[in-house]
Amino acid sequence: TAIATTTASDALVRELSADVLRRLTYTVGKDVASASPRDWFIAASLATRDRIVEPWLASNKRNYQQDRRRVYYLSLEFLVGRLLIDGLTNLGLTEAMRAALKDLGVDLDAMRELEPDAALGNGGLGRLAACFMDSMATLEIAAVGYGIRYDHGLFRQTIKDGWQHEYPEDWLAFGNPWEFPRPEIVYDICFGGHVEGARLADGALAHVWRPAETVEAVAYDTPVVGWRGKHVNTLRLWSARAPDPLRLDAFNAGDYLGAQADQMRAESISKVLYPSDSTPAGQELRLRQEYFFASASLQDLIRRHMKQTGDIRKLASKVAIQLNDTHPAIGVAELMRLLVDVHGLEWKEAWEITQATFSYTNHTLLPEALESWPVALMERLLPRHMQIIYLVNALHLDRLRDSGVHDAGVLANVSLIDEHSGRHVRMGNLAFLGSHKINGVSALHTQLVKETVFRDYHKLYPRRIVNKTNGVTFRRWLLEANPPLAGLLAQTIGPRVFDDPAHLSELERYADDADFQQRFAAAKRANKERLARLVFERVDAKVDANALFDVQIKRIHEYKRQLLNVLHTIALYQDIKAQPSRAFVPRVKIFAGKAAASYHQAKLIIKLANDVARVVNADEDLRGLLKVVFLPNYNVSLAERIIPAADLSEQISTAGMEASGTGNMKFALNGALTIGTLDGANVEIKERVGDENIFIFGLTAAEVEHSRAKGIDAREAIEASPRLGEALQAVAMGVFSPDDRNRYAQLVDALTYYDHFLISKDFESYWDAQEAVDARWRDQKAWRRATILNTARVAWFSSDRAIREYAEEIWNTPVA
Ligand code: DL6
Repeated sequence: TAIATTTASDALVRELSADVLRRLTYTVGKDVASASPRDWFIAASLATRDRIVEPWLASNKRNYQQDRRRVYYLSLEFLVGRLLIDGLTNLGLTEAMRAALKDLGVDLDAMRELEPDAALGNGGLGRLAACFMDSMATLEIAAVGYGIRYDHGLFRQTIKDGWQHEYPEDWLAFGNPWEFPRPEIVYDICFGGHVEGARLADGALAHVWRPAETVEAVAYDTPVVGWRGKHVNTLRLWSARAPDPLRLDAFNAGDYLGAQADQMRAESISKVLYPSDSTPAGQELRLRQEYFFASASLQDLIRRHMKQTGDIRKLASKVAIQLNDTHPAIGVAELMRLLVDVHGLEWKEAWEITQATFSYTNHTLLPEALESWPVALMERLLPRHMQIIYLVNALHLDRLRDSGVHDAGVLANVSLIDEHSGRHVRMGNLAFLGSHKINGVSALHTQLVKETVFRDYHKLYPRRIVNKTNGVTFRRWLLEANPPLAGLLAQTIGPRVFDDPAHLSELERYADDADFQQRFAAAKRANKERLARLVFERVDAKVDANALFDVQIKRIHEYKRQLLNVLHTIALYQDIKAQPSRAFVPRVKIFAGKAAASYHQAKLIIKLANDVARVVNADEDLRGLLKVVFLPNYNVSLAERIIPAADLSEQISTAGMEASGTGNMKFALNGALTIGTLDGANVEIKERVGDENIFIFGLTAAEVEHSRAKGIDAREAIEASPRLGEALQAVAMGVFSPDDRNRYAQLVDALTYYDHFLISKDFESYWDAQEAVDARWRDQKAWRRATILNTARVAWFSSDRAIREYAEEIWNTPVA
């Protein structure tokens, strides 16, 4: 379907063919006869990139001439995914390129599968950063995303005998056609050593940091093209290297490894995404990563600012820096160091500039994810920054005392130093104090941020915390991922819906239209058949596209409660077996997701899902009414295949624990109905799609808090739910693990006695909601109506809306 693409005129097709051939010949160095599919992919990507370069240079020039406030998005993660189709879509060239490649005997759809995912992120936070880059370019905001160019992104997951195994992912193995190395853009990043006092000419005392180690940060730029190719921003990722490639004296003395030790130590900084921080060495590496990219980015943006204005005092009026979670929060101390020690500003003025420049997004309330660094580590690795942090803290606490705050508890909570269980620097507090605005990522999450992690701060600074509910880019998650639905939308309400998703609401009037319903369902059906083929290829399971596709894809985490879904699966399995003549709604339960390598419980949940799948899929009593699949190696491109094919979207976290979710938005946009708790952005999705078009169940966040305060004992809930009791018993007795009947004993115990995530308590209500799902499914007209209304009513969850809000309320920068 040709949607909103430039008409593929013969001339354009010929031009593109010639461009691809030229790239194949002169850059790849192959001819048509010898080119491999990957050579064609590189040539087509470079030909596409060539079309981005001119608008990119023009955007840079415009940014410079207009001298607008620039936005710098600092994120340790950018979960970008593939770029070929994305670039073509935004340029409106997909159909022309398809035709051009066809003339060359190459299939674009086969080619797109060859591109490795740029998996430079773990999950939600990293994918949000990628959606935001897309929207900033679309809204013509002068923005740069700064991060790390990891050699190895998120690990590759394989499932062997049901267990997760992790392997290094190697996205750069065949080169990266999208990036421009900038070997001339290099910054020194220093670590360790000590700080000396020095008298300046005017008698003032200056601090001179004498570091023990220097690493270099080298820039690699990837253009980020906005919708219709009007504006192009830059994603600048830093790679680490040692100043000297090798110690020649050691090499010549025969110490080959020692000669390269400095290089290896330096390169380890950009080697892997999220090194395990369960050891002191891992913690140090993580802190080195954070400082490395924060410092390089700040040095770079200050250089640009000085080139443009020549006046460091104007920094805050020309620069907005968004901290994506606390990972870049050390940047607050680094900016103070640069302003005071390098640019010679007075402390007070430097602090005002810092606060006016930074803002910070909180993405989680989970205590284990709230970063804090041992003071001893900070003092050793970043001695000058530790001094700055102490001074920021002392001045802040003094100011509070002066203004009459004497409550020791409050002062201890807002201190930058946590004095309990070893002294730690609280990075969340540093980010809060150094920012003029702090935001949560959904209305509920923001409320909880105010009431929990930053309760005392919120009382002291009641206007600083604001809400910015997340959004997703509809370009990738509808137009690129779901051509059948995008085509139908273009035909029905016109391609302008891709310029402004508000037009989606025009679908409302077709919600009961039999013909439209049928076409909407046909689009879903095509996606389901495609997914069924993929399931067969990847896990050798046959699934029926007539069944309800019930999908839970996301990181595996106890709070996301994949276990609740697995228990429902087991209870359903037992129900179908027990009632051989009842007409059940056929379901395919689809799971995908990675567990952190050191997260034992999450890995056990993956094993259980796979054990259940093995038993269920082999049981002929089920009459094909239930299938379970766990698709390995979940990533952005797999999500692009699964989401458009989903009927039911599982968003079932323990209320109060999922900050927002963005998958929930992608599913609703693609016409899946949500079964979910009142958590994160589910609450706002419900408000928009309407109570009757979403299946809400379970405890509210307040009820969860109350249950926990009371002390959880799940036995009562289990006694009240025979089907839950039976499901648990089956797991405990080894029905799904005949090779190791004890495998899940501890897991069942935990659920029975200390059910922190309230799975047992929510089970019955979840079961009822699933029954309501079945009832709606049986009435296909009503189901289709609800799915159409979901698509029609979620325009607000576009990341363009979210970025517009950031631009207007936090960054104070104009948008197109
Ligand atoms: O805000 C993006 C995304 C939310 O949608 C998820 O609900 C939340 O879990 C996720 N947080 C992270 C981990 N944060 N840290 N640290 O990815 O952010």
